[in-house]
Amino acid sequence: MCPPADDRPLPNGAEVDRLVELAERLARGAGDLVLTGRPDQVEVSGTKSSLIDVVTERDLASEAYLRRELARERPYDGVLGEEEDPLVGTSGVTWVLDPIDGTVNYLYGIPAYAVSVAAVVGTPDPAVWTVVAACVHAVADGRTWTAGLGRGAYLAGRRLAVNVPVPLDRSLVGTGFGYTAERRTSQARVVAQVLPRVRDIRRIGSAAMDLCMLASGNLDAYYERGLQPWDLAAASLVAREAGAVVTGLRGAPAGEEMTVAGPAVTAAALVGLLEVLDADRDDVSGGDASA
Ligand code: LIP
Repeated sequence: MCPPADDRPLPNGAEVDRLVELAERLARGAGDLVLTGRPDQVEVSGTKSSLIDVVTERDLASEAYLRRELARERPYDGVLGEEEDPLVGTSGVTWVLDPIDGTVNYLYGIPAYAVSVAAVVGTPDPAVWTVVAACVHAVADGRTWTAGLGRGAYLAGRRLAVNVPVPLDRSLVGTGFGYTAERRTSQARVVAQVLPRVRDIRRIGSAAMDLCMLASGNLDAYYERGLQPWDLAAASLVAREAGAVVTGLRGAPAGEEMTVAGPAVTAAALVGLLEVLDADRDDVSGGDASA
């Protein structure tokens, strides 16, 4: 836990609890808006990094709701969201928002998409931030994960703990894939080498839900290259507070280059494999893990 970049003290336990309560209230409110406002035929409002990286009207409405509520309740905080420009605050707290994580699932009506709300202290960069409060609300089925720094991770009032580690070849591993053909080609190379070395792969389609399901014991480990700060922020705290290590490769912190998560011994084994495969690089053929 690195000190906030501007050396302001981290919030105390009671302040963390208040931030968690607000994160949950906001995530549930945005989730209601996403669910009740879902038309029979979801329309694509726009695209981003590629034609398959879509934004729907509900993504935009969800983030607008979250920002309105934060402006009212936390007017001096910053905001970093997936769909609108960053807002720099003066309080030292920044809210990191994914209005719908798993947008393609939402577009297709696959019930695995979530609203992710996190409060971070310090520069809102996964390499240096301290996530202090988090909520990931799975909109379709209502599962709602919460976590506060040092306060544990919870689902439906139950304190969460990651699974007891098992060898990698008996681990159920979550992952995901990017939106560009170049990135997907590289990720296909990596997953082809990982798949024979683990129990199985699950591609849920929401990084936030992947990490929360790791915290709940539904996965043994997770890795993905290309996560944005809003994919990662809230769920990384849920996973850590459930006992997971959340890291990058080669000693780097978790972030866009690579995110690996799991119980320490499992995460270490997966990191070792992914480093041999050069899984954090798109421009290589990768090493031979069978050697
Ligand atoms: C999604 C991530 C997921 C990844 C998808 C997509 P989005 O975020 O949560 O892990 O595999 O490609 O990036 O775009 O639905 O907010």
